[in-house]
Amino acid sequence: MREVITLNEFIFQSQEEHPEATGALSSVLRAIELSAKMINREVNMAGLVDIIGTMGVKNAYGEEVAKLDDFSNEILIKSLRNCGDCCGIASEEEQDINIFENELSKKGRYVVLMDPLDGSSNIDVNVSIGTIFSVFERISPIGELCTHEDFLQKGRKQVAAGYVVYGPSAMFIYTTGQGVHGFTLDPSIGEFCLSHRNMKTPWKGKILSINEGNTAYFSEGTKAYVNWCKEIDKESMRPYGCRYVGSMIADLHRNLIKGGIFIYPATTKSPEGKLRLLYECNPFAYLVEQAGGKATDGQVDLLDIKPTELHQRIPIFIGSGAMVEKSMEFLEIHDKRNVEV
Ligand code: AHM
Ligand code: MG
Repeated sequence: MREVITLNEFIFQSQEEHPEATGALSSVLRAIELSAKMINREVNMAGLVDIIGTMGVKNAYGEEVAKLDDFSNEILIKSLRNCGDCCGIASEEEQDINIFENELSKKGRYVVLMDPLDGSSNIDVNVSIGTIFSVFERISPIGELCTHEDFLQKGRKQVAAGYVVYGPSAMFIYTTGQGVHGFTLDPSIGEFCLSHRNMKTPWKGKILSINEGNTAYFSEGTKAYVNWCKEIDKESMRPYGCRYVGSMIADLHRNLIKGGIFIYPATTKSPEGKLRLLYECNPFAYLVEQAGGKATDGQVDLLDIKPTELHQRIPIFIGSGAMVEKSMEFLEIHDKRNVEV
């Protein structure tokens, strides 16, 4: 029989390889894992809402499930507050940081930034959605309340990042800087089991993921790159296939495994792009870099950008290294943008 390694066992084994580790980061990861299982349970029920509603099993049920993003946010906050090693969180769902004021949490070494349920416009149509998270060691003194500065660190300082896909199977993928590892939920035992050890993304891919409906708003550089992707050239495997789910999690998960580029560029409508640096782009940048790929805003590595505000948006070009580098060449030639790093 094949040996099964659960996420908990894997986290514990990885911790043992670092004698200096106190187990605090493991406890934060386990709190996220627990939340993910509970969110997955609710996501699985979401499709049954109408049936359950009309059967009158529970009147309020439809309402609860319709607010899955709120539910996911609450669940994560509660688990992280209870774990005692996290001193505060920032969430795409919250205006400001949520400082944990209880005595135990004040001693926590870590802050967590998260998008509790990304791709929420896809809930209604039974398409994969997910949770994205990013963990930093606090800068503020342990024992005091955490501050905004703890959350506004460069992505390069992340100590862990990951995402959970709620898809045909639920998967938990994370890195602590020692490669990217993927775990698939076995519902029969309620555990995430190691299924993808040390994931690597192909340096060259042939999938282009971009919302091409926005072409009229793209810069000349982005338009030129997208057109180049559609030209015929056997050597560089062009034309690339277009795949765009509209759930960053699903698009990036597929591209991570198969190779490809995901772009959400600056547009004339949203000059800073759409996606959030802290909750969506930084964690994926860390994961993709760990898997051997690249992530930039079109000019510089995303992980080197110093955030200025919590809900900052940023353009993103992420995925197979060769593809990201090529896209940057087009932006360099056609666009002139200056970003302060
Ligand atoms: P959300 O945080 O409101 O769910 O929005 C983020 C999502 C991403 O998952 C996805 O990549 C993007 O929005 C799709 O945007 P668009 O519909 O503009 O292509
Ligand atoms: Mg989101």
